[in-house]
Amino acid sequence: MSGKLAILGNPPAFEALLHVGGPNLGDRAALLARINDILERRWLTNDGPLVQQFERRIADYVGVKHCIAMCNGTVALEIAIRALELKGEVILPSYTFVATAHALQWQEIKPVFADIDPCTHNINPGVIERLITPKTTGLMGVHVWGRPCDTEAIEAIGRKHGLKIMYDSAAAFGCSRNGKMIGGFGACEVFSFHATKFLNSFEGGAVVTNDDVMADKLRLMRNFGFAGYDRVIYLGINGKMTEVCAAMGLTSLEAVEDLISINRSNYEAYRTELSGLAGVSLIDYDPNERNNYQYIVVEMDTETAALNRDELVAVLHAENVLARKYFWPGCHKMEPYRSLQPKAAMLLPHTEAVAARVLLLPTGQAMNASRIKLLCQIISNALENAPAIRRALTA
Ligand code: T4K
Repeated sequence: MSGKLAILGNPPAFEALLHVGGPNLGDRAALLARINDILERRWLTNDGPLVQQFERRIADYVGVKHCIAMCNGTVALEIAIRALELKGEVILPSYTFVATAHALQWQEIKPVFADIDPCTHNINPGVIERLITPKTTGLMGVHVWGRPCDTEAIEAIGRKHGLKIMYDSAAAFGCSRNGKMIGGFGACEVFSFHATKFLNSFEGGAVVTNDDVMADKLRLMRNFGFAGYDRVIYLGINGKMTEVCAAMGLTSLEAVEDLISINRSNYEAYRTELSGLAGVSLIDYDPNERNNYQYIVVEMDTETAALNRDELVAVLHAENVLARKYFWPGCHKMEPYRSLQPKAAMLLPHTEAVAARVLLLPTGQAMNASRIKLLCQIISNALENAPAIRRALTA
């Protein structure tokens, strides 16, 4: 099949584009029935009945007292940061989606970037303490790829230095650490239910917490600070989830176990097909924990792989497989951080190395064993034909 690679001038193997993050859909009839009910009720937003149901079901699924649904994960992060009264500086990884850092900077809080552990891709607790200054008020862990960060170590540092702890758990819905569901760690955790997440509400997010006082505060802040008609008792913003988003969220939640099992069998098919390819490895998920298997994360070993990550991404794009380079180049290399913190890279060698070798492949309902086999054959052929591909890429 070597001559058949699209990068070498042949038609693409896949006719339609394959996305990383193509949305998963639950039962269409159930969704449409819910939307019809919304229209009948004429209650479209502002803490409607479906939002309340969605919140209860998310809280029960995760095993926390409170879920406060929001219009998206980024606003949920921003409101959680305010509710926690974070100020000054907050320590977080640079290896994350840029929304994590923006949610701080948007509120004029300096994101201080900590390096990651190159094996887990999560913040390395061992480097956190040397980044603490008198201005530090909090630590924000991120469960990258849904693999939980070292919550015990992070929380021990928080206790020692009197810092508040929250987590960006955008990708970790349905995952556990030491048997406890993600959602119950720190002062609060934030989920994203964006269209590209395995559980989606079109757009959406939530803050989950076991703290009653914080939950009340979050509810007020999400709705302009209103505590009743004409009674504003707090500074707030509009962070509300709409009924139609809750309808989608509830429908997705009903399909959650099916979605996890599709992701898991896709993951296993990729593992089989990629095994034996020199320099190509798939990240592991701990089989003793609950995982959502939302991401197919491949690392290209710069020493042993015949192609580098960017070359392989170019090969796949030519085949209509829109592989992604998340979270390249790292938040610290994006504006405004690049200009505000030009020396940050010096402390982030593992972030830079991991960001240069990772690529993500499509999964979810759009994939199945035969598509995965074909996609992995493309990778295998590409590696075998590396010199021709390099010539094509530089021509
Ligand atoms: N923290 C973390 C760690 C996050 O990963 C995220 C979001 C957040 C915070 C913020 O949460 P939200 O405010 O978004 O709720 C995408 C998503 O937009 C973003 O939600 C997600 N992380 C991030 C990892 O991925 P982009 O810039 O890559 O999106 P885009 O438009 O390139 O779409 C990704 C792929 O999905 C494309 O190939 C197209 C495809 N797609 C997308 C949409 C929206 C579809 O096939 N259908 C669709 O409806 O950020």
